[in-house]
Amino acid sequence: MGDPLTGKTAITQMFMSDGGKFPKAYSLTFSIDISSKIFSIPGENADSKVQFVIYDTSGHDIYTDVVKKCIKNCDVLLLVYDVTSESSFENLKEWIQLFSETNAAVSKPIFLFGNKSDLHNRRTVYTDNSSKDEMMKKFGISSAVEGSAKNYEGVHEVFTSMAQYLLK
Ligand SMILES: Nc1nc2c(ncn2[C@@H]2O[C@H](COP(=O)(O)OP(=O)(O)OP(=O)(O)O)[C@@H](O)[C@H]2O)c(=O)[nH]1
Ligand SMILES: [Mg+2]
Repeated sequence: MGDPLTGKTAITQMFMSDGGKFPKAYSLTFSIDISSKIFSIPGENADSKVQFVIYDTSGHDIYTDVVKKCIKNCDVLLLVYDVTSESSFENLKEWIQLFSETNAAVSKPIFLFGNKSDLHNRRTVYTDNSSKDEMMKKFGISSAVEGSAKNYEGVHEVFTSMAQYLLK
């Protein structure tokens, strides 16, 4: 989940294609796109596999009700903001609130991904370690990383963290 244009679909498509397919032209997501992938956890034995069923949700308000219904049985939340958009960072609390209104929020972990780290000159969101720790504590976030769907940086890593959590 996360604001429109933060890169949720780009992250999903790059994960699905192992970094091969970055959608350059923006195409907004209507309600939800579902995709599935069997993922082997790096460094683990061959049996350590997780099947991800990814609900790539729309960031647009008009789909909030349908998104809420669809995510209520999810196991983990990947929350996305855009490091070049302060409002997308500010709005994280709204997304966490929305998530908490679904059944899914009952002890379900939240993984945070600050996307578009390749756009160095346009960055407006800076998180130092102490503000990151404070935010993670306040909102119960399990892991917070930055990366770039475009450069396939951090994407494999954040899915690995989620897979490791799911296999526990
Ligand atoms: N430079 C850069 N652009 C990106 C990155 N990720 C996504 N984009 C661009 O940002 C725009 C929005 O990406 P999407 O993945 O469609 O955004 P979304 O969060 O799925 O948006 P909604 O479906 O409307 O909620 C597209 O033009 C992408 O090409 C990234 O890591 N770096
Ligand atoms: Mg999308």
